[in-house]
Amino acid sequence: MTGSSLERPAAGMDGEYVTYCRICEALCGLVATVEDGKISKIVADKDNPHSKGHLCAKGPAMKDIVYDPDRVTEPLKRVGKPGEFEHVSWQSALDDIAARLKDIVGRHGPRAFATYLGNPAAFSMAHMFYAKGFMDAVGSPNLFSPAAQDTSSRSVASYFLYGNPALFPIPDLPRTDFLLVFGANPLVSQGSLLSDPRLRDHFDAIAERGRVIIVDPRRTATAARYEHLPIRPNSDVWLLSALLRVLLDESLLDTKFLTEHVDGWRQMADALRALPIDRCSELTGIDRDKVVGLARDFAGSDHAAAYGRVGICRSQFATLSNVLLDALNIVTSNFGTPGGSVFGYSALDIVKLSRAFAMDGYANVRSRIGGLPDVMGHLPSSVLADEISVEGEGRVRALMITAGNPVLSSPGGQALARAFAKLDLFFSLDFYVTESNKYAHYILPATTFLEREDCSLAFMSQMVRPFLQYTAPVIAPVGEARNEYAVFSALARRMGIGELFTSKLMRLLAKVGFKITPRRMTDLALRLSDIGDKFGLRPSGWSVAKLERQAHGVMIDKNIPDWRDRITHPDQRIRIWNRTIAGEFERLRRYENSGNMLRLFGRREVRSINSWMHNDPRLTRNAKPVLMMHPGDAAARGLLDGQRVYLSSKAGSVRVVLHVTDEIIEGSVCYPHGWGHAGGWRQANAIEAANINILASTDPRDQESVSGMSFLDGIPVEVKAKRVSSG
Ligand SMILES: Nc1nc2c(c(=O)[nH]1)N[C@H]1C(S)=C(S)[C@@H](COP(=O)(O)OP(=O)(O)OC[C@H]3O[C@@H](n4cnc5c(=O)[nH]c(N)nc54)[C@H](O)[C@@H]3O)O[C@H]1N2
Ligand SMILES: Nc1nc2c(c(=O)[nH]1)N[C@H]1C(S)=C(S)[C@@H](COP(=O)(O)OP(=O)(O)OC[C@H]3O[C@@H](n4cnc5c(=O)[nH]c(N)nc54)[C@H](O)[C@@H]3O)O[C@H]1N2
Ligand code: SF4
Ligand SMILES: [Mo]
Repeated sequence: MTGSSLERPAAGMDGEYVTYCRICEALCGLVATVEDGKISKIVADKDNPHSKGHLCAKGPAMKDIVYDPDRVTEPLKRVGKPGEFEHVSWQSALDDIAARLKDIVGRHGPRAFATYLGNPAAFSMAHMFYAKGFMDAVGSPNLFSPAAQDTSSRSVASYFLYGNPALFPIPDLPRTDFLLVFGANPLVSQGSLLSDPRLRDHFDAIAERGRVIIVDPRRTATAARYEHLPIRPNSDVWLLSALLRVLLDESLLDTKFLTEHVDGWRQMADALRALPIDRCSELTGIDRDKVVGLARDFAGSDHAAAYGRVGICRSQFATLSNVLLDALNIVTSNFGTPGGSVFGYSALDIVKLSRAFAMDGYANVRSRIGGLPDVMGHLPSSVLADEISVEGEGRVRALMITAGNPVLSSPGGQALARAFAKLDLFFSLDFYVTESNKYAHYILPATTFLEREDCSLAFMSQMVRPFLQYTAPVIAPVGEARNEYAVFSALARRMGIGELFTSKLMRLLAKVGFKITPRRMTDLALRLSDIGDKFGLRPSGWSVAKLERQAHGVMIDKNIPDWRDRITHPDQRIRIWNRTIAGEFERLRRYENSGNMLRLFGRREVRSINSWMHNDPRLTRNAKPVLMMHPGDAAARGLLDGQRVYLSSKAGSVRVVLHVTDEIIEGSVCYPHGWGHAGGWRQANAIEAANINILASTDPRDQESVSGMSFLDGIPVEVKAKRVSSG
């Protein structure tokens, strides 16, 4: 057992390394064994006080990714058709990229350069902040990401209510006894904007002392273990409104809290009263009695918390759904109180940090195409294809993709693939040739998390139980792989655009010659924090060096902070109403259901992570992405289990294998995203599956206009045995 850094071998030396997984937000503790300079085994770290031995199949499988024969471990330059690359030196790749990027920006302005920053970047502070820094140093606002497929609607709701888009309330799981979950499957996803590797233990304990109710169109693993309330996709906004309406009609509100702390409840109440709420049952498929009962039970519980995640974040009323979700907690005195929905403790001041990196805003810039707003500096990727292909001032001519695969994860990926051909410069940081970067001029080999250092600091505010861990790399980079921050810095140096720091303090330090490595950045943030050692002024506090000596990580004993301190509206009041929310209520009031079409929604599976790790036979041996359909819907169409069928929306059509099951609600179909491979990953390419995002619309008018959110769950579709010819 490796107890401290003193016993810890240097990266790549034989021995056992205590580290942690950075694939999903659980951040499970791992122990990796290195033999003959290679990782031979990864197991759970039983001594990690946070995960206590918890693990899923993906953590240990990361070793297969590190040594995957299809992994990109040297810089590649495209020499022929998409996917045809040859090895070049780092020097020549960086020289050429920097010269061409500088030239493009010089001739066409900074907007001509766009970045797509994918999901795995969120697990490395160095990656995320240096990428943002690189964009800022170039001066381009064209930062794209999957935020509009994931978090943007949640962020805008927070911006409206609390003043900052980086503030996400979490359910206080250890103390709640009534947990109402909308559109999340934490037993499989391991939690999102909610970090705790032992979520199942928390949920089990809540179910033991009270209730856990899962609102979901599918009887997921989570729904099956607790109480399941099936709902039609894209209709939660009606259920949430109806729940609030019951509370209003039956005076089950905490009027004292509302008067003291909330602005705009009266207007929201009027809007709720004006909704044709009797449509709720028709649209959600949930009986009125059930809604009334649920509202009364939620209000009647002393410690209730409502939590929602991606299943309510990509509907046609995604921002309003998130506002109403929080409203449910707020009006029933379950906001900011133990056992309710709270802001978690964080050593990093999330509000200050988002400000320092100019990521605290909303709608500061708009996409050239469609005029969609940025959220925390991120623009919706649904318009990226047109940003590249539509001529005009500010057209994107150079693109960097780092840790992302938008051809599979964004709406209309096939349009993106076509648009890439128009780019003057396209380079990507990844460890695979993907469906996206196979069109790039250069692919630069990135390190996996086992080849880099990291700290869990940035996840703290979402943690149910505050925890900190720092890890050094387990092995030295394989082949010529390099850490992303080093690549951004090297490009910036060659382009002569200076240091990549948005924060004033860091700029100042850089100016006086202080070399800001990721470790120093983390150390600075930690030592200056309220649990930091303040550079010796508070000897009992933390520094990175001290944290590193606690190899398994440490629980941080902190209570839930006062929620009022987090609110950034000048009067520290919650603003539950504004003109945009009013507009959304009006849009909802006039909502027309689009006929009797089936509604497509997504799912995640334990042995898969978004569009990657599909090249690992260990994980995908039995992978069969299938289209789930209810027996009633199959019978009505004369379709059979196992049959190949055509699934079509107004945006496109794919061929998939049908699976008839009563696991999903009637009137809907379900298929996972991130499949349909055609990259440099041979095992993944061989799996029969489709890219579901071909069915999602890229028309700016089909994105939720408030947050730019893609409409991904509840897409109207039809399923036929034969291909329908268009026209
Ligand atoms: N194994 C695994 N874990 C992952 C990931 C992965 O790909 N694989 N991805 C990671 C990422 S990037 C994220 S963002 C998180 C997401 O974390 P979660 O949000 O917990 O993940 P999902 O499993 O997508 O859960 C969404 C649920 O919403 C349901 N749903 C769909 N439409 C609707 C609707 O209209 N209303 C309601 N009420 N429910 C609906 C779906 O059936 C699904 O069960 O997971 C992370 N963890
Ligand atoms: N229909 C539908 N679409 C969805 C979703 C859905 O539920 N339904 N979910 C959405 C969500 S929540 C998300 S987060 C997105 C994810 O979408 P993206 O972020 O675009 O894509 P990923 O599938 O996470 O692909 C990550 C890529 O980064 C590479 N990679 C992994 N680790 C690293 C690293 O450390 N460094 C570098 N440089 N590269 C790395 C992998 O090889 C892979 O190519 O998909 C979104 N799209
Ligand atoms: S749940 Fe699995 S993927 Fe997520 S951090 Fe833990 S081991 Fe890694
Ligand atoms: Mo995500």
